[in-house]
Amino acid sequence: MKQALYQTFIEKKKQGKKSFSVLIDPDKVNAQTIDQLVQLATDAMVDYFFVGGSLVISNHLDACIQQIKANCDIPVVLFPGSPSQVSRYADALLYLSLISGRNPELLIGQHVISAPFVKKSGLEIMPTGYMVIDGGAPTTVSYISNASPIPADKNEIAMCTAMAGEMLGMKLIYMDAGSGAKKPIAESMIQMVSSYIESPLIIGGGITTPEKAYLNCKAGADVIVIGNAIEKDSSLIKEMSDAIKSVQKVGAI
Ligand code: 1GP
Repeated sequence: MKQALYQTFIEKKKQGKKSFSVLIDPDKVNAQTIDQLVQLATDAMVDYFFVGGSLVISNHLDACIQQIKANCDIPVVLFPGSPSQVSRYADALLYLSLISGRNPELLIGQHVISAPFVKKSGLEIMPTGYMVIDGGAPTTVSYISNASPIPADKNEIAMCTAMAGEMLGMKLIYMDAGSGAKKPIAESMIQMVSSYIESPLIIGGGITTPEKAYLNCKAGADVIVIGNAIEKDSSLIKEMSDAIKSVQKVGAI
């Protein structure tokens, strides 16, 4: 199985380097905004583009990714909300199992159905333990997944879930308060989870300020994912990136 991009996650973690991923929802961009985002992300030394959404209504996933790839070297990682969101033009796929929920369809069911198609895509597959954390109000992901999120103050549940995911073979752990979450994940939870796992830890959902991104990294996040805040104000890309990368300069905790 291909592992080239995953190795960059591992290498960066080893070196205490923090990464920044800009989330692009194909429904919310057009050719012009993609060009603008790509330029800003290149200038800000963004590490990855995650592409996907809980709901993808339009049908231009392939075109969106092709346009990104044609204009920069930033790797594109699919962050699919459903098995239909697979594009061979991407570099890798977060192969998500919703380990915080108890909906068998999202733990293994949809994977079984889509496995031959995913394998045929030739994409690098990154097995990812996906954990939805309560973000203060229902989000699209919490509704669509039909699964309860982990309560925001139950750090031990999050820690045990991440440990179990890692021991089951997940190569990445992604804790997500959901897109546009009112309350992003608390640093205390990030700190506890990161201290019990060795896999790279991805954090996203409701991060709107560079300060929050910085504190998340200090607490142990390895990759910060930001979508909504950048959709509203793309000039934030540079500030967010500087905040995230500043942690690597002084060294991770
Ligand atoms: C959502 O983690 C991502 O799945 C990013 O969330 O859009 O709130 O930044 P935001």
